[in-house]
Amino acid sequence: MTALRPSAEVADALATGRPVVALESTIISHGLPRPRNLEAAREFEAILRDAGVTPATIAVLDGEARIGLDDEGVRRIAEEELAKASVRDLPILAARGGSGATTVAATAWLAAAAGVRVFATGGLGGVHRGAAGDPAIPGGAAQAATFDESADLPTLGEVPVTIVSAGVKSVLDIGATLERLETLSVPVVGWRTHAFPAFWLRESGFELDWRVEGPEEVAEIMRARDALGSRAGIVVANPVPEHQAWERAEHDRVLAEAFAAAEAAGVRGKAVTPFLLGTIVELSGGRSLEINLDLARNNVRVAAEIATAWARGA
Ligand code: PSU
Ligand code: MN
Repeated sequence: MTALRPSAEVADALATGRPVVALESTIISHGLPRPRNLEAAREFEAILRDAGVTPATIAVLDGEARIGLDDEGVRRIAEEELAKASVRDLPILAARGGSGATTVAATAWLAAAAGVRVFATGGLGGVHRGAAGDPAIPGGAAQAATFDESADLPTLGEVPVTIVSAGVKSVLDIGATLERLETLSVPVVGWRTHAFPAFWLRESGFELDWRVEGPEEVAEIMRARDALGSRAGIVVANPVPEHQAWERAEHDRVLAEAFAAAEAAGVRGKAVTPFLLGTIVELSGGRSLEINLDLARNNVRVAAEIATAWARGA
């Protein structure tokens, strides 16, 4: 990699101790349909600017790890057919001058390398159903032969980034994901709740040991982590606001149908998640997409507060 390339705006904010929040590009490239994805990319940045925070949308473009994109860069991640890039893809894209939309793992890794400590996303990747060896859980059979765990988890064990997410999608094995975060020594705190959220739902049925009431508390935990010499990230689990969450019965019905469709179509391995997500948007008549956007905006707002508290004390 030639180098990290922070935008002038991000470099200036970091040099003068002003708040910066990292945003991922995979959610724009692969997680949201066009043209809503371009609107969303611009809107997430606007929410940060309105809060006095510098946005650092991260992607690899023409071999350069860009930390903060200009208008053209944002347009490219929304409209070009970019490869989904995780941490392991970074050296290859860099060496070949290639381009890629960065996952949570790759975004967190590059953010940390550039000195950006707070990151907002929609949902974290995790352990896929069946990967933990339980083909009995719905959707488990399709994945039982593979061990599919997102690089988001081990990467968060190694990079000092605080990530705000609405938990993990209920298409994953949430219990196994939380166990892995424990093994990897990644602190998980609930934002004004003890209930770990399940993306479209405010509660997954899993309880967290720790909750925080506001941004200052998170910034204190980040400073304590640094003082202790820990290098792990922190997950701030932020449930979608009550009035925006999916009705549980409708959620359960749509997911059951989507899992059945995946089994019937014989979808396997890494094709399972994109298949499920597309089917869920379709079967919900677009409702799941609106909630996805609402929870992501909500995470961006909370990340702005945390980055501001962090910059105040740094
Ligand atoms: N969760 C979402 N939308 C997404 C993703 C996760 O709600 O688009 C993306 C993120 O970029 C995450 C990646 O890092 O999927 C995880 O993919 P994998 O399981 O292949 O590591
Ligand atoms: Mn995977």
